[in-house]
Amino acid sequence: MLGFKRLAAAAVVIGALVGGALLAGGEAALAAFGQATPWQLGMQDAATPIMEEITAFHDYLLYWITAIAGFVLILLVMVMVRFNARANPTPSRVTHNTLLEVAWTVVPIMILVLIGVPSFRLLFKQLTIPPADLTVKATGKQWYWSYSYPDNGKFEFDSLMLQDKDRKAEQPRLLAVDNEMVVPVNKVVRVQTIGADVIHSFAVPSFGIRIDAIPGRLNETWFKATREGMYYGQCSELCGRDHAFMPIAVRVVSEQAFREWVDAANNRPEWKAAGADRATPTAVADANGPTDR
Ligand SMILES: [Cu+2]
Repeated sequence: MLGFKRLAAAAVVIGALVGGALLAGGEAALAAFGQATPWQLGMQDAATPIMEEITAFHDYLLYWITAIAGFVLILLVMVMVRFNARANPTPSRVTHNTLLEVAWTVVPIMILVLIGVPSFRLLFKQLTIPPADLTVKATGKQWYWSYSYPDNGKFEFDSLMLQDKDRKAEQPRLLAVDNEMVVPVNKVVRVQTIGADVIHSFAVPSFGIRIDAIPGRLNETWFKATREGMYYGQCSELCGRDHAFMPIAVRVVSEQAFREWVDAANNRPEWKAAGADRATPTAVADANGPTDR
């Protein structure tokens, strides 16, 4: 009895701690956009129409999951209360019920269809790339990303995680980089990914994109950011020692600011040099003609 009381007291304390932390986290979650926050619940805020749909689909699924889990729980409790050996000493010997068996086959099929239709619709929308306003090529390397803008000049640059000593106070730890990928707002950006050494994965949660960067194969996805700001992602395929330290930082700016950035990028000799001789596996993959549409 004493053990039970102690357990109950511990549960109350833990509940209060978790509750307090969640409340505190609620405030923190409002502070930042485009990155994860401590004690965050749910997904990162959507910055693209696709991510808005992903979030809505996630919420829609949550209704189904809650209803199914609740229904099964009610059935289990009913079985335990009404049909235990004491309450029901002589069990019924019924083994089949056609109506019930048809129902418990057809109802789950209908639920799967109700889930499957919007799921495939969203999947096709993610995979069908609309006419793109610009292309960014992201090359995964051990352990950083390189970006080039094939339709905006011949430059290429590396994007490395900032070390703590170089980081400004407002820049998030383990996510901020020295050279961010810059894109214009409200434009369809086609992202091509490739791996220079091993498989990496290019993922930005707020955009609802994640695509593997595979050596010798050009993958592509797209996003259309509808809000200016900084958005962070991480390599999402275990790629070796510093897998956790090759973040993706995307700065979404106005079209005017993007033009200015492109002009500046085209005038940086070290970036141009990197773009001119792409003596990396990227160039080899290009020459071989990737199996691209
Ligand atoms: Cu990686």
